Amino acid sequence: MDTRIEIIPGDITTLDVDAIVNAANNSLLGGGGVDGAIHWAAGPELLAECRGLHGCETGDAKLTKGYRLPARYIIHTVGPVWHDGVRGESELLRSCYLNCFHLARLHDLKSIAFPAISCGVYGYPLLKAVRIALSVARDEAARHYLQRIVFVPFNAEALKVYKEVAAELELTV
Ligand code: AR6
Repeated sequence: MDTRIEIIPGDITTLDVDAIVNAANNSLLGGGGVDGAIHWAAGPELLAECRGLHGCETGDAKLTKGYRLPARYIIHTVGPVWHDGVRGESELLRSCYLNCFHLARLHDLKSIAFPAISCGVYGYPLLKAVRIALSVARDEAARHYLQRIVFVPFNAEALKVYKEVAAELELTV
């Protein structure tokens, strides 16, 4: 199967894909940013399911249903808080992406959409984070089990960074 990597700016909660990824926290019980938007759009049943998951380690990922979202599933992952870049942040962020893809493969999903994990409240520098995101996506695309890998920049500045990194990695998006 040919895997397309796409960049679709806007609100991830509106996307009709098999799974959207949530940039959650260790409690998995909701928060601000994209996490708040996803819980609001999915409805209260999401929180009920999340309570049964008993949290999530940083760098790991867990799957729930999508409830009122167009997406069938939500993959909740917990990105690292950026400190100075020498506390394992890049390995943890890479692990978030890898674990999300692992769940996608396990559940036979064909399309997945990612926000810029850790790049809001958690302070990860966008350029560094997008380099990790797109390079992991390029490797997964080469495994041919997905149809679509979608990245969702939330503003014009982020869109520019995704496009720059895609060009740097010679990806067709
Ligand atoms: N669609 C797509 N991207 C979005 C949306 C949206 N609807 N809303 C925000 N973003 P953040 P983090 C972008 O702070 O840094 C929460 O409180 C946003 O512009 O949501 O991983 C959790 O509960 C940014 O680029 O997540 C945690 O406590 C990106 O999503 C903590 O924040 C991620 O920003 C996690 O922090």
